[in-house]
Formats: sequence, C-alpha cells, structure tokens
Amino acid sequence: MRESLAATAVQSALTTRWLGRSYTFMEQVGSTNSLLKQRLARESTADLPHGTVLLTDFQETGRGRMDRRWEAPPGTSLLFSVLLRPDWPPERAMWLTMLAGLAVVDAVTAVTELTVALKWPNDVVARQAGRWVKVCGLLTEGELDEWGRLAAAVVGIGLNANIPQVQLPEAAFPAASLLTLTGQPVDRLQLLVALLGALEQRYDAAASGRSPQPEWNARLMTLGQPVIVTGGGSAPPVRGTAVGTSADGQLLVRDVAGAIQIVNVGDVSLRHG
Ligand code: BT5
Repeated sequence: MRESLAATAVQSALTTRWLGRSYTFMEQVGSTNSLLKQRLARESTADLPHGTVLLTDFQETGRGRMDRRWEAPPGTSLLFSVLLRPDWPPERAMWLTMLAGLAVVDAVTAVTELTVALKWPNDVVARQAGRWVKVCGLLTEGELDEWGRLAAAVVGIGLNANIPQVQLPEAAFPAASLLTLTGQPVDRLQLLVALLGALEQRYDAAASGRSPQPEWNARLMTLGQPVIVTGGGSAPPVRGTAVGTSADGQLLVRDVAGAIQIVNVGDVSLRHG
C-alpha cells in the first residue's frame, strides 16, 4: 500500500490545531532533519511556525544518532521531522524525545494490537516471539538561544510501517515493521494522523508544565534489565542494572559495586547472562 502523504491528503485528515498545519511533503530528500534544520537557519518564524512538519517518502541519507544511518525503502515508512519552538530550559530537551516516543506508542496501539514499549533513550520497540524488536527511532536536535533556552528543536521520527521482511536493514538491535509484525499493511495516513494528534495533545500538556517523564519511565522496557552502556565518548562502558531514570531522562544504572551511575548519552544494550 502506497497511499499519498501529500499535503492535500494529510491536511484534510488531520485532527490537530497547530501540529502539521504547516506541512511539506517531498518525494525524496537527503534527510528530513537536516533539511528542516537548514530551513530553520534561513527562514523566519512566520514561514516556519511551531509545529511545522516535513515528511518524505524516501531519504537518501537518513540519519540516526552519532552519524549512523537510518534506512527505509521508498514509500514504506513514516519519515518526518517536526519543528517545535518550546522556549524551555535546555534540560527539558529530552522531554521532546519522550513526548514523541509516547505519541508513537499511542499511534501504533491505536492502529494495531501490538505490544509496544520504549527503549532508552530514543527507540520504540515491539514484542515479537518473546523478544523486543525496533520499529521506530527518534532523533531530537535542539538549538539554544543566546540565553541558553531551548528555542527550537527538530524532532525526527522514522517509523517502520510497511517495510517487507526482506528489506529490513541488518541492525545490531533487530529491526521489524508493523507489516512484518502483524502480517497486514498499515494505512500510513491513518497512522500519521493518529501520531500527530497524540503528539499535539501530549506536547500541550507538557507545555502547561506536566512532565512526560513518569509515563515515559513506566513504559521503558530497559528498566530492571542488566545493561551495558557504551558510546559515551571515551568513558569506559558502564555495566549494571537499569533501575530508573532522572526527571530529565538520564538513565540510572546500579553498577556491580552498588553505586548509582547517571548515564547521559550512550547506547544501552541488554546484557544476557
Ligand atoms: C535512531 O538512531 O534510531 C534515530 C533514527 C531517526 C530517523 C528519523 S527518519 C526522519 C528523520 N530524518 C533523519 O535523517 N532522521 C530522522 P540510533 O538510535 O542511532 O539508531 C540507528 C541504528 O538503527 C542504525 O545504526 C541501524 O543499526 C538501525 N536502523 C537503521 N535503520 C533502521 C530501521 N529502518 N529500523 C530499525 N533499525 C534501523
């Protein structure tokens, strides 16, 4: 199923007040996050309002964190970036990733019967035959103003909707799509409308001061698991048990000596045995 995600189709189906009301569809692009960041540098707030969405059917150079690639064949996924202008203190940058992750969970739960959860810090995973598989990755890139406030942020969402099994990328953490998990193609327009509706509601609640962290924390499949956290620059890997998250979204890991380590960046992998 390759339904149209062009502006006319999306804008007449949207249920939001402000999110996605400024909307651009491009058949192909390098990376929606990169292009939206370039536009942010060039265009005025009036031309690029809070809630602008840039969506594509194919990315030539889709990005993950730390210069990793995000890969999806044409027309099979939701690949888009949202511009938000929160004016929040910078520690709240992770709130945006939390809100997006929760909105993806809402949308996937609305259109499928899958069991979905979050994997710290930026993945959405689904349960398949006793293991977790990655169906969505999030990439939040913020920009601080001269007072150090989070003036603008680009939140990128890559959600594997209808990628066939043979076209799933090889990845360290196994990838899956809603199609491979349910056996049914999903209607990407319906999924997008549900996702943007949920994200707007959740963002509005956060903007009025309600932290998404407790609900996000409750959905993290990472907690209670033995983990190894790597990727924090030259820091040695942290081994231990993930026991919780801080209000700002850092991972709290109890190490083998019983001390709590606070993990800011890095990749967490589940340790077996
Ligand atoms: C992420 O990074 O998971 C963030 C991905 C964000 C993608 C969106 S798409 C729209 C917007 N524009 C962009 O350019 N990016 C955003 P990370 O946690 O670093 O995971 C990247 C890793 O996921 C890769 O190294 C692969 O192992 C794996 N991967 C790549 N493509 C995948 C896919 N379609 N499904 C599952 N895993 C994938």
